[in-house]
Amino acid sequence: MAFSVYVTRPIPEVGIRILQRSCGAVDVGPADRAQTAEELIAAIRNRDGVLCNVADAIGAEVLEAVAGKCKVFANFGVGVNHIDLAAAERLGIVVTNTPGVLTDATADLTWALMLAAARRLSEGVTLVSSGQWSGWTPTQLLGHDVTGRTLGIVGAGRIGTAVGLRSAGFHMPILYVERRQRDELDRMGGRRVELDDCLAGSHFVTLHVPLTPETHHLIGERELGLMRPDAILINTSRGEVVDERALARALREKRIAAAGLDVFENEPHPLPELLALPNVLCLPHLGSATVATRDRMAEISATDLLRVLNGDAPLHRVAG
Ligand code: 8YV
Repeated sequence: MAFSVYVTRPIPEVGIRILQRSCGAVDVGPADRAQTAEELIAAIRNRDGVLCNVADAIGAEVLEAVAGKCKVFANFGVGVNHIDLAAAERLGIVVTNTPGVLTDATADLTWALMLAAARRLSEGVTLVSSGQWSGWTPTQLLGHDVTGRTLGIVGAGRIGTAVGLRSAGFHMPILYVERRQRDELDRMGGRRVELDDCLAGSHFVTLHVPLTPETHHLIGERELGLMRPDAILINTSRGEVVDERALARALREKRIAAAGLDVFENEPHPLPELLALPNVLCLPHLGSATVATRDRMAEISATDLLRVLNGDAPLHRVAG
């Protein structure tokens, strides 16, 4: 009951209430910005557990500074590339995450980006809201068809598979890149292929791999060069999976048609060259941003934090 925990940023109230029921102190960090390593260490020192998120860089220096007292970092989200898992393992600090509950929300947002990028929605919105629209014309803002086009899924885990399942109504052939066959996609006629074949054969390429040393800049100059000139790249995974400079060049030179991006290499600062292009639609990392999904993420991360402090096995352990 005397546990002291730190939540690095405000999360939905349901998570805070769960923590307050079992902890003596629950303190919450600032809403408006991520904290530096020094600020985090100062806030976490002498805490039993931390509820963190993708904007917190939890490197070895943070973990080493709080090891001994702090038992758990419960991540509000599924991706844990911002946490040094090897250091957590070495120091015996448990890391948990929230898989599953954000699959549908992220797959839905991926489709929102696919449709919006294909049909040039952001250019259309800008045209109307700027007062520049001079009326309907037969050749205005012509986009790309979605129905019947080939969908390439790079990383057919939970989210990638959910994106593929949603394509049924659009009658899209599916190519997917994954270590193992995915029965759900195979049943729809999906074909497991190598990355290069997926890139060369797809009208839409959507990225759903976790960020690891192997997937850093998985999509660079060479890979973009394999894509069709009418292809659209969608990224709702992690910004670093794509070489943003190479992407900006490919889009500017019209070597691919468009991109829909929810994530960036240096959040919250997308490459200015990308922002300047009309054929890129950028969102502020909204993948899991629905009321119900964020409530579930808060519940699960808070519950797992307490499970570790109470000596129970967490529901979703990724390290420690
Ligand atoms: C989360 C995400 O909102 O879960 C993830 O990995 O990318 C997002 O959907 C974010 O990570 C919050 O920590």
